[in-house]
Amino acid sequence: MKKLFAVALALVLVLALASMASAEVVFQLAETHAEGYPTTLADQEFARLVEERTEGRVKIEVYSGSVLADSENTAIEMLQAGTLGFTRVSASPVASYVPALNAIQLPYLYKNAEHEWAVLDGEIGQTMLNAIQESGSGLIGLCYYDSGARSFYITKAAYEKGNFAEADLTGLKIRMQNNPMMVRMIELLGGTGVTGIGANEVYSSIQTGVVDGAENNWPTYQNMGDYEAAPVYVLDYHTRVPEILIMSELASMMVSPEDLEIIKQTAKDTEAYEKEQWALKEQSAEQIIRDAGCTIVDLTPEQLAIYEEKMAPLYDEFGAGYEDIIEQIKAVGENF
Ligand code: GTR
Repeated sequence: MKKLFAVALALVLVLALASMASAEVVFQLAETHAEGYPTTLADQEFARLVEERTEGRVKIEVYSGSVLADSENTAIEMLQAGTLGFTRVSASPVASYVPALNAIQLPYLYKNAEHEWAVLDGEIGQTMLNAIQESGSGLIGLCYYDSGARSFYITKAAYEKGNFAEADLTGLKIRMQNNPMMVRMIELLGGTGVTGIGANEVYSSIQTGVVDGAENNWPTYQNMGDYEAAPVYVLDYHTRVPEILIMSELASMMVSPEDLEIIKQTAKDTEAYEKEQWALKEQSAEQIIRDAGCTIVDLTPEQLAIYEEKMAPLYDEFGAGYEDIIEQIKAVGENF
């Protein structure tokens, strides 16, 4: 009788565990960009593959166009509170919570996209992803997505007011991402950095004169329609800031260690897909902007050197403590 009871109990336990392991968990993923944008497409691919590879145990619903969180900071804080499972954001606002991330987005750090990706796909990139969780931020860094290079865009009046050939933005108010390093960058050029404006609000902020311009890559400049409000694009390519897909550490406790591994691996597997989409979008966005008759200002190597020199103090101010990583990144650049 006793034996029978033990067997029955064991069976109940096994069934309970099995049902726990196969229980379905549904997460939400907050995305800033609209449907069809490269990062949104990659989020959707990530969600599709996670569901497939976990055999339906983990479902991720992607919400584009900032509907879940009006700013990337809000999305990050929702992850920390455990009220949101995932978000795809720029590494720039994440650096407010994990300062080490500034070391991979300093101005003029990479020679080109190949150099950037050799770093991100290599040991340094993984070390920085690990640093996100190790910092106690409550966030898990899953993978990077391409976001090209950022340059300034301003109204015609602002272009006349500043002296962009000499990296002089005196008197100009420029919308920056929520990251103290980016605000300081503008100060070093003589201007004022304005934060607290979500990517989706930049267009109206320029139109109403709250700011004279902003800075971003070709795809965001085009997709948000900002090129219509600020039709002068000065190609100084000051930073290459990767996108990051992050998960809430609290949410990660709702899945089995095996499924968490699947999530991590799947995120990495979608990097290549995003990069393909990125390359296509970068080209089409540039074409649309040029066709619209915007003024595209190319800078000479000498002029670019002025930007680099003026922004150089950021290495001491925000790179302090990460000298080794910065040196390693530069060393990787010797191959490019
Ligand atoms: C874009 C990035 C967005 C957002 C935006 C911004 O390049 O893809 O996630 O960070 O910049 O400037 O707010």
